Amino acid sequence: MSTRAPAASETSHLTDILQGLRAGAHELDRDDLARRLDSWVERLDRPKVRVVVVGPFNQGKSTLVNTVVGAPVCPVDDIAMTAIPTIIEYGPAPEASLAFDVPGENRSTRVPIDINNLRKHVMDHAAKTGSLDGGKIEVTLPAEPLRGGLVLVDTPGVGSAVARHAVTTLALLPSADALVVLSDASQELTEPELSFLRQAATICPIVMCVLSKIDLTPHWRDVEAANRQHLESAGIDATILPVSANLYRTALTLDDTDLAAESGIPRLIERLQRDLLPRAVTSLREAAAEEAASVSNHLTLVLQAELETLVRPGEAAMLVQTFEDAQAIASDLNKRASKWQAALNDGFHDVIHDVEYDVRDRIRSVGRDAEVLIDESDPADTWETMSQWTADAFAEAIADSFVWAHERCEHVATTVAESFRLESEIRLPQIPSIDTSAMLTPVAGIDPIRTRRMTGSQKLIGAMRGSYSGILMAGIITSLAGLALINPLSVFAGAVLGGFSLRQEGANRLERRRNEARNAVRRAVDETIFHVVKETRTSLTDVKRQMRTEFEEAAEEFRQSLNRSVESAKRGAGTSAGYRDARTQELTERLTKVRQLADSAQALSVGPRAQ
Ligand SMILES: Nc1nc2c(ncn2[C@@H]2O[C@H](COP(=O)(O)OP(=O)(O)OP(=O)(O)O)[C@@H](O)[C@H]2O)c(=O)[nH]1
Ligand SMILES: [Mg+2]
Repeated sequence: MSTRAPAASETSHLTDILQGLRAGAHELDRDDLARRLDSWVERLDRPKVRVVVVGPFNQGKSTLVNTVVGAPVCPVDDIAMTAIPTIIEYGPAPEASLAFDVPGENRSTRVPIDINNLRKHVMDHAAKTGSLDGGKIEVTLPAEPLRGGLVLVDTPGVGSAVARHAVTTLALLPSADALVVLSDASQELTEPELSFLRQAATICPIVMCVLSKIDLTPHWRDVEAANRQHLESAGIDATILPVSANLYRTALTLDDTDLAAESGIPRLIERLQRDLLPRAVTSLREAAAEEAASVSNHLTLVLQAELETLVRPGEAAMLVQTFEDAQAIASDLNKRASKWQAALNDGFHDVIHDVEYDVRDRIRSVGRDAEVLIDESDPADTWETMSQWTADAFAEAIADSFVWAHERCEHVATTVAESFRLESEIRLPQIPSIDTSAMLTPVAGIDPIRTRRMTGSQKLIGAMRGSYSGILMAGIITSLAGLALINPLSVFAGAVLGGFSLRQEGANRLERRRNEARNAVRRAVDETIFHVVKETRTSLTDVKRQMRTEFEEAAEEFRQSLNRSVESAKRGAGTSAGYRDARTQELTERLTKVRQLADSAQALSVGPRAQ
């Protein structure tokens, strides 16, 4: 991997350009454009690269995050699991706060907590409110590796044991710049890990696989080779970095640079700092340069309108008319009948319909598989494993639908942007970010089954009941032949009937258990579909609303620019001959400056890209 280090001077040059354009926007009374540039100046000043660390339980995620930041912030434990995400970024002082959803209210809140006791605060909060919904810890640390804008997110383990966690972790990905997936060197990547990696890689652009705890496994190189093969076969584009946090700690204690290099940790930090950060800063600069170009287009439009009428006074009336025609098109842009609005409505109508169908189909198919398993086994033996399997399969189905919905929304955004561009012929702002994570509803638990196998005493009573009627029936018949009621024949008949009724009762109970299990699965299928469909609809409608707002703002900016250009053109047409030269000169200078600023921004954003 090679990158061009983003020189701080280039970023500061870009900031100067944005500020130059901002001054130009002010001169034309365009505070809306000035505000947009302000927010980009701020982002360039403090770039952030969010790296989310994920993986199955107990693989060393929290240890790795602590090792990179050089402080024991995230609780590490063999048994107690990380419960909610911890987000660590650079700050002048070590501070922590706990953010969570307020139960019963549609808002979240944040309270400061002691940075040295994060786990206790989370546990106290869970005990007090009975929930960890929307919970996350936000930490600031004066740690050198974070200074450039690296933000590390430690997450709860994903894996087959608690499917809900996999779903929660996926929800963090739309806002991630890179993903670090941990898997320890004791075994090759498993099927659920590969499935998670496949889903995650679709949403997150950069994925790094970390092979952890290599100090514990002498044959880690074989595991690394096998993992490389698995990733390749699954079509997942990710680098593998073998590391050992323990070796690194020892190396620091012994001040042994060779051992430190062997631990793989310096290489990982270098990857994060020297590759990832510059890459993210480069894309940020590119986006800022796009904004500069967009703003300069708006300013040019207004300046050019006046200039044209000044230098071609004979055609002034025609020029004013041209701008007025364009103004009429711009006014139509925010009407429901406009092409981009139709593309947005149709696009989302299809996405919502298709995703709902997809979710239903996937979850019903899990339900059908579960029923086949129930028919082939005795739920008394298999229910615990089976209900867990079903919950996991539901979670995987929801996650797959989520990934698909995300891709579909991106496609709609591109289609809408294209029709907006064709309709308005202006350069667009960025395509809005898409966050469909609200559709990742945690999977509800599956009911337990109540009908158990017969206990010893139940078997005895059942057998006695059957044999008693057998003895009685045979005894009455044989008594006609002069035998006593209880005789060898009636006892034999009692034993046969007792055994039969015992088997019958066992079979009835097995059928009752299967029925209960089938009903529990069907209820879980219905409830899961109900919740996921509801959340999907809400989440996608929300994405649609955000997208509409962003495009409407772009249309409004365009409308404003055309209003101003009509005014400018009229002003140019009305300028007396005596002032024309001076005004032409002034406008030419301003226009040249705006164009130069946009060209310089463009030149700064173009350069060798990271591989
Ligand atoms: N030998 C060895 N042990 C490690 C290494 N990294 C972590 N561990 C141990 O692995 C155990 C789990 O570490 P954590 O960092 O809590 O793992 P985690 O992935 O955050 O676990 P969850 O939050 O439960 O998912 C702890 O006992 C660590 O001391 C390593 O590089 N080598
Ligand atoms: Mg952890």
